[in-house]
Amino acid sequence: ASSIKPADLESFQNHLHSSKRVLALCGAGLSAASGLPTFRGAGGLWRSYDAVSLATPEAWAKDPGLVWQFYSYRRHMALQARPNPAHYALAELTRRKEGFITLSQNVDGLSQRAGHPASKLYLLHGSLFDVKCTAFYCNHAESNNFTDPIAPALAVPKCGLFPAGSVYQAGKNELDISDDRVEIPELDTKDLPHCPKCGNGLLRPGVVWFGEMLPEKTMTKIDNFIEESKKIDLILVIGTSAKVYPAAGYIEKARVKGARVAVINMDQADTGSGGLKKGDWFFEGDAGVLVPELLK
Ligand code: BJW
Repeated sequence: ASSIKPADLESFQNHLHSSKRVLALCGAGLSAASGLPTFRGAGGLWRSYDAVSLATPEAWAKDPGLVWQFYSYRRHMALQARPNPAHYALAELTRRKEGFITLSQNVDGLSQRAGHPASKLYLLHGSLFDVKCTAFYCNHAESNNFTDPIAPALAVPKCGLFPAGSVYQAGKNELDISDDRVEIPELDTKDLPHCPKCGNGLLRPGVVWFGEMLPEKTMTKIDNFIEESKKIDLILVIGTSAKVYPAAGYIEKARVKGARVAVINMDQADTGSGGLKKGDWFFEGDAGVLVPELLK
């Protein structure tokens, strides 16, 4: 049975159906139902590392081998995962509603695989399947590089999802290198992926780390969408802790343009820095279940 109160569902859907300009801001909770871990809270640890601390230029400078192992693992898991009903429902709404765009902080490629039209999907934090050369004299960048493993030394051992709370049993064929009881080798720079263009530079994942700029063209297009809207009617805030900027700032930008806010999250505390206002909605639960029901 649905956890959504019928009156809330009705008022939300009435507003959605009459809305002309709508944004969705998505985070890791959108892909939780596909089995991919979030960053913060339970599941935010990769081995003994806080996942957020590995998504930094400092971690890369200190140990690119470890950072590549983290990203190679996530590339592998994202390729194994499948889009869930929420990814499909957003893709479908995009086709139905002209003035609807999705801003995703996710790098897992699941929205694209659910058929979300690319022209209306703005990737704020890049993609696990983009790579770029780090040599200052080289500008090589690739998109949609799905090679797994991207270098032989980065092969992820036969692995499956290792559910939180389950007990790791050595010898079972389910090895998960996100568990620090599973040994991983220390890698040398020469084992890591190198640039096919200059032949020399180290490749890095094409994602946005803390302290780095978000893709400029993407931000300009989003700003244009917001600025050219006389009014934004609605912003859907799906499965994000809304703590990372400038992504989280789009909630306020939409509000300034008149938007009502609908938060879909497992955790009542995650309503963005400004909290909820009169006329907003909070739908508590799994985005994979709630989003398709709400967007019908
Ligand atoms: C479910 C669920 C289910 C679970 N169903 N829900 C203004 C103020 C203060 C600081 C700053 C500021 N502006 C900029 C900054 C600095 C910084 C920042 O924001 N810091 C904050 C932490 C305070 N921002 C930056 O550095 C950004 N760059 C920038 O601003 O450049 C300009 C600049 C440069 C230099 C100096 C100054 C300015 C870049 C940010 C890049 C973030 N990168 C990462 C890694 C991407 C690559 C990768 O994936 O590895 O992006 S970090 C990580 O956080 C990742 C995520 O996209 C992002 C957001 O996380 P998300 O998606 O919200 O996940 P969680 O885990 O936090 O939340 C999951 C949610 O789902 C929870 O709410 C759960 O309850 C919920 N959930 N299961 C529904 N089934």
